[in-house]
Amino acid sequence: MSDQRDTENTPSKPAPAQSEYNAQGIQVLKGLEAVRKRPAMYIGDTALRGLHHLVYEVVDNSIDEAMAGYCDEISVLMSEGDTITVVDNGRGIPVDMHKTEGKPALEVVLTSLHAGGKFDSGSYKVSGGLHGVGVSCVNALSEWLRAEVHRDGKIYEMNFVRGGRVGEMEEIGTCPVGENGTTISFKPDHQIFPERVFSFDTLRARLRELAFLNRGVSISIRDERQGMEREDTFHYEGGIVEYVRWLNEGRTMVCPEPIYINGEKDGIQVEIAMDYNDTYTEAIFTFANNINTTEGGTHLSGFRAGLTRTLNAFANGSGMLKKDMKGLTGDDVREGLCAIISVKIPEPQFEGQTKTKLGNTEVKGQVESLVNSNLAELLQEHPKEAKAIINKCIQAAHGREAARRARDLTRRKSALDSAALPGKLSDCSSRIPEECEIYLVEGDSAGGSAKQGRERRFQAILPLKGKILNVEKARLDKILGNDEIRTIITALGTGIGAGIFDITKLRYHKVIIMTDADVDGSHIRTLILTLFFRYFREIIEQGHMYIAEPPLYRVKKGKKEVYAFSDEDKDRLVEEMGSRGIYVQRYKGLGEMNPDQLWETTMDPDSRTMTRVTIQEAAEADHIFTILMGDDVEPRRRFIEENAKQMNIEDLDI
Ligand code: 0RA
Repeated sequence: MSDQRDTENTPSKPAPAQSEYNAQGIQVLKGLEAVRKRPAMYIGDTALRGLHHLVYEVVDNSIDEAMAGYCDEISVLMSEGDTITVVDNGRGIPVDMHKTEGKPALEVVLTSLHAGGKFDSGSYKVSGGLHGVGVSCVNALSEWLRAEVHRDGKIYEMNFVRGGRVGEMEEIGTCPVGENGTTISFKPDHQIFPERVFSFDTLRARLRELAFLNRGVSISIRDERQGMEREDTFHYEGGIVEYVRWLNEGRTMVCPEPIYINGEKDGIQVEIAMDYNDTYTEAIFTFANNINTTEGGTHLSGFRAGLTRTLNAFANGSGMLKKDMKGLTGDDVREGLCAIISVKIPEPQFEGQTKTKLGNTEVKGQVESLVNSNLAELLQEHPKEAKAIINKCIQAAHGREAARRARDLTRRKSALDSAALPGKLSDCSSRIPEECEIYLVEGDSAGGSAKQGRERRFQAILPLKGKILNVEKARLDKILGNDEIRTIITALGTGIGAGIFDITKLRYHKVIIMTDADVDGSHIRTLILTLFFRYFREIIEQGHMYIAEPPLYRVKKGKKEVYAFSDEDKDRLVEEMGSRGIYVQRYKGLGEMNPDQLWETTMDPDSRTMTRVTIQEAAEADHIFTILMGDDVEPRRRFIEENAKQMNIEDLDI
C-alpha cells in the first residue's frame, strides 16, 4: 500500500502548494463529482488496473490526434511521487472561448464529462478510449492535474485539483509557431486509489501495442523514479506487419513476409497482418479503435469465415485436397496462425462481460469480403507460399484426426475422467471448488513435504516429476500422450481442447505452482504457465492461477527464527538481529524444508504470500512465451539478458 502523504508532489513544473489551492476556492463540477462518487463505473476499477487506465485515457487522446494525422510523437514520463506526464505534438487542445459554455475550450475539455475533447464531432473520424470518458475523468480522479498547451505560437497553462479548476487558464509564454502540442501531468488521488505505484512494464506493454497499431507514430516511455530508471521508444513504420514479426521472433515462418490486407469502406478501416508459424496453436489478436477486443466480436468472426472459405476454395481449385477429405475446418486453417486484425470505425459498439467484444454487425461482412477478395488474389500471386499454407492446413486436419482418436482412446480408458483421479494426486476432502486448492509441486520430495504439511480438507498436492512437455512444440495428440500433463488435466477436471474444455468443471479455484527458487524451478514454472496459457487460458483469465512464494532463507539466532523471502530481506534481518551467533540457512530447494516449515511459510493461507498470475497483455505474453520456449537460442539469450535485472516472479506474471 502506498503511504498517503499529500506533500511530496513533484510534477515536471511544480504545482501550487496545497494552501494556495484552498485560497483559490475550488469549484468542483457536478459531472465530475459523479465520477469521484463512482469511479469504477468510469474506469472499470480503482485497483492497479484502473490506475494505469488513467494513463491510457490521456494517451488515447494523443493517439486520436495521431489517427487524425496531426501528431507523430508521444512520450510518457513516470516521475517521483506517482506522477505521470504525457506529452504529444498534436494540434494542442483548443484554447479559444467555447461558444455556449463561455469558458476556454481547454477548460471544457478537462471538466465536462463525455466531451472527451470531441465536442466538435466533425474533427475526428474515429477515436479510441475504452470507456470513452476522456481526460476530464482523469482530471476528476487526480489529486492535481496540470495542462500545458502549445498552440499558434503561445503557451497556455491551466491547473486543477480533484477536477476543480485552480484559477483561470493563463498564457505563460511563447513557442515557435507550428510547434503545437499538449502536455498533461497528473497525480492520481489517494482518496480514490489505495495503491498508486505505476508499473513501467504495464505501461510499456500498452504503449508498444499502440505503436504497432498506429504505424509511424513514435511513442516513448521513461521512468525517472530513483533506482528505477529505464526508458524505451517504439516506432514501427511497418505497423501491424511488424507486430506479427515481433510476435514470432525466432520462429520459423511459412511466409517470408507476413501477409498484409487492408481496405476501407463506409468509413470502416480494416487492416490484417498474418503468417503461419511452426507451432500448433492459434494466436489471433483483434483490435477495434486500438482497443484490444479480447472477447473478439464481428471483426473476428468475419475474418474466420473469410479465411476458412478462401483457403478451402483455393485448396479445392488447386486440386490439393484429396477426394476423400471433407474439406478444411476452421481449426485446420488456424493451426499455427498468428494474426493481427485491427479495425477503426466511427461508432464502435463494445459488448460482452468486459466490454471488449466488438458488436457492430456491419463489420463482419466487410472483413469477410475483404479477406475473400484480397487473400484469394494474394494466394494466386504467391503460389509457393499458398501451397505451403494449404499443406500446413492439410497436416493440421490429419493431426486433428489423430488427436481425436487419441482423446477418444484415453477417454474410453477414462484416464481423462475425474472419476479416475491419478494415483499421484493427494486430493483434498472437500468437493467445493471455491475453497479447494491444488499445488503443482516440483519433485517428489517437496511433494512429500507438502503432502504432510498441508491442510488436507481443502489442499490437494500433485507432485510433478521433472520437466513437463513443452507444449509450444507439440500438437494436442502428443500433449495428451504425456503422462505428467494428462495427470494435470485429470486433476483439474475441465478437459482440454476446443469444444471440450469447460471451466465450470474446474475442481480447484486456486491452482498454485510451487517450484524451487532456482533456474530449474523457474523453467518448470514457465513450462506449466505455457501449458495453461495455451490450453487453459480461461483459468488464468478468471484469476485462479497463482505462484507460491517460498522463503529463500531461514535466519536463526537463539530461540528466534524468521524467514527471508529475498536477499534484501535477509540482509535487513541479519542487520536487525546482529550478526554475532546468527545462523543463516539458504534453501536450495523446497525439499530442504520440513513439512511444518513449508506449511508455515508457504502454504498457510493466513501467513503465506502468493502471486496471482494475470494476463495484462495477451500479445506481450505470447511474445514472451515464444522467446522462452522457442527453438532460437539468440532471442532467448537476449531476452534473458535484457530482463535479468528485473527477472523476478512478478515479471513472469505474464
Ligand atoms: C479537442 C479538440 C481538438 C483536439 C483535442 C481536444 C486534443 C485533446 C488532447 C488530449 C491530449 N492531447 C490532445 N490533443 C488534442 C481538435 C483541435 C483542433 O480542431 O484544432
